[in-house]
Amino acid sequence: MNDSDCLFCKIVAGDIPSTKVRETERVLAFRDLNPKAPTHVLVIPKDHYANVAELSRADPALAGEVLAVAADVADADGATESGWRLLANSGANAGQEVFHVHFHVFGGKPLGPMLA
Ligand code: DGP
Repeated sequence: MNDSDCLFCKIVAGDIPSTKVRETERVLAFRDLNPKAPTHVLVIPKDHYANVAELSRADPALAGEVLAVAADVADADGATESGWRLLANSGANAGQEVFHVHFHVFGGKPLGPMLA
């Protein structure tokens, strides 16, 4: 499942370069182009789903795999001890800019209050 107009599908396909930090058969994790923290990684299913609701309803096992990879990424970046944040914007009003579901993994500095 792939959307030819989707930026993250192009990253999955290797048509747009990215700095990959972890990859499984169905999940990819790569560093955000404009990092907001020392650790700022995006974790995505390789198949195209627009948002968390679409992914989790269509394939709950894959949603779980994405979360497990996010935890592995935090671990590998040394963020588990210091604390890390997982964030998924859903919809333009929430700040979603790329409509291929992605989870931001933030860590490596004090993250402050959630909605500040
Ligand atoms: P969101 O606002 O939640 O949809 O986050 C989209 C993120 O995607 C944003 O933090 C910047 C990142 N991003 C946009 N284009 C690219 C790109 O071409 N490569 C990478 N690595 N990240 C990108």
